[in-house]
Amino acid sequence: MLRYLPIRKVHARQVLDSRGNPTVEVEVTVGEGVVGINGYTARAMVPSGASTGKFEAVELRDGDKGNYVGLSVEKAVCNVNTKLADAVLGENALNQAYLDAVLIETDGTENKSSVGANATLGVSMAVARAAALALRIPLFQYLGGCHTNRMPVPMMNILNGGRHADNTVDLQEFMIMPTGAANFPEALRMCAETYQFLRILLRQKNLSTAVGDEGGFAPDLEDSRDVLLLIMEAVRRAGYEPGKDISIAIDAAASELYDPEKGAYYFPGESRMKGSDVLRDAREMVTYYETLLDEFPIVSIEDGLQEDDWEGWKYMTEKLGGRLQLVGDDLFVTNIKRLKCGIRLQTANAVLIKVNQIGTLTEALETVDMARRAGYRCIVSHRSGETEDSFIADLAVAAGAGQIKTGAPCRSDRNAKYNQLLRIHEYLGNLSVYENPFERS
Ligand code: 2PG
Ligand code: MG
Repeated sequence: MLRYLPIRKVHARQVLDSRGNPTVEVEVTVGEGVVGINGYTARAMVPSGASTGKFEAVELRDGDKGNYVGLSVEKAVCNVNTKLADAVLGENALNQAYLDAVLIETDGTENKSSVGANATLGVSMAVARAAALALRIPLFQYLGGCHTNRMPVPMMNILNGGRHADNTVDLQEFMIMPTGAANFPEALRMCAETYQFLRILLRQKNLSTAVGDEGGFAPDLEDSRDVLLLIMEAVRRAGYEPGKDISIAIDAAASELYDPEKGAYYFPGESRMKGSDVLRDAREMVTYYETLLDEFPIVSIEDGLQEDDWEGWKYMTEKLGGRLQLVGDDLFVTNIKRLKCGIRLQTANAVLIKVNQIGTLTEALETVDMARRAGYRCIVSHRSGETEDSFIADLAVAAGAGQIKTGAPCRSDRNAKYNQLLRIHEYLGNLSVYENPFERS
């Protein structure tokens, strides 16, 4: 039995992400004997957010305005090639938890600000992939174990707003969830068809069909209600029943809307379209969501309030938690300490899992574990800046999360994940399970 799989080589380079900004790619070679003879090399690419939570682990950028407008990641690359490589060379690639602990210790800070979470994560993911490759088992099985078979229900962001687009839509993401699909390929088809009908509908209304960072359309619309009416229409035209076949999820990304001076959430697009300032305080935000819930089949709201407002979150959870999924993204930042606090205060009932918010696979999986024990749901998520790396598709299955958020069925950085899920579904065959996460069994 293979017990010791030494890490032979670690090499990072700077590559570009889906927004054209630099990011870290890491290659790890593992194996007995001389590299290149009995070695296995795998690579991983690190994603990057735009509406980042202020409690996220640090993404190290060089800040030199003359180099990729300050966004180059040469320091992080160098940290992988020197400090992190030195720390893990010769160590056992099959011991992911130990290796991640070594990465954390080498960094030595609370938020990975020394070497960068983009450096640690690249190594963490590439090691896991190399280990799976050497063992000749799929990545999702390596990470999740031999019983792993639950496919995630996609949350597809088909209409982009907020920081992800230059339109007047204030809430960041309007997503469709094919909760009524029988299996993953059907789920994907339902979403892709709805997406195409939405395009036709937008054209007919002379609205823009240009897309935002996550591949969803980004037209100028007056408010959330207008967005949701359009999506409902697209779902129906595609031949599906809203609420039965396809439900709605929203990511408000409310931290981006919050104005600390006014102590309220400012809606810039709605204000522009209506010609007067639209501001809502925390309680008004909750009422606003209630109005939307009464009219539309919304099953999930992410970051409905800003990341510091525990009290508001508690209130929102009391009011809405029994009706739908309330997801903490900026609130929890995939961090067990923040999640623990949320569980204690009974805020939210689900957590978004983004590997680069925390910087190692082990820590992300610990968060999944804590959530599960507390009865919180998990959604594995991409970032608005992505790459062709489909790692999170395998991770979503491995974690048994039951939900994945990875953009519209458009642009290869998003479809890379959906296409990988198709492969995993095919690999699992009859064993593949696809369930509506909101249905009690
Ligand atoms: C979010 C994410 C992904 P970003 O807020 O959930 O959709 O956006 O990566 O910009 O933080
Ligand atoms: Mg979010």
